[in-house]
Amino acid sequence: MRRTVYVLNGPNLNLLGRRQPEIYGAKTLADVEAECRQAAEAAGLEIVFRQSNAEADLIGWIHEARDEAAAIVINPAAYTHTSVAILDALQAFDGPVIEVHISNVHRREAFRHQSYVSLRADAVIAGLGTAGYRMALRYLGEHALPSS
Ligand code: CA2
Repeated sequence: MRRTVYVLNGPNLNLLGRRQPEIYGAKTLADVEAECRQAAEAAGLEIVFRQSNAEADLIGWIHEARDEAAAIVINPAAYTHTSVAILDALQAFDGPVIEVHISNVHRREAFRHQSYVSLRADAVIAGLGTAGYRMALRYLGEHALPSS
């Protein structure tokens, strides 16, 4: 638990690599998971990697992380901009939270500039493509989680 990180992904990210590669790149979510596993191993972290299209699943996993994880990396996808419920769930989590966006949301439509999750996140990574997940894990391993 002390070095377990939940890596949570929101709606439509299961389509990564299959549509809109000009925005989200060519890697699939399975590729991203494999890269996260490599980065976690290098950083001495365990990860639990999950994706759902349902807000309730994401909230349930954030609740589960209260007992099971030391940190959360989350790309809430469209729920970033709409979900007070995900913000409330994250407010009940005690460890570091890093919000990741593959695209630079600030260079896109105005509705993507607002993030409820950022009100809780300790850091936000946007626009680095899928490398943002690896950066988040590396940061947690080096700076935020105690060594075992
Ligand atoms: O840039 C990001 O990571 C986003 O969180 C992605 C969300 C979007 O709603 C956020 O504003 C920014 C969308 C995820 C949908 O991913 C797709 C991937 C391929 C094809 C279609 C959707």
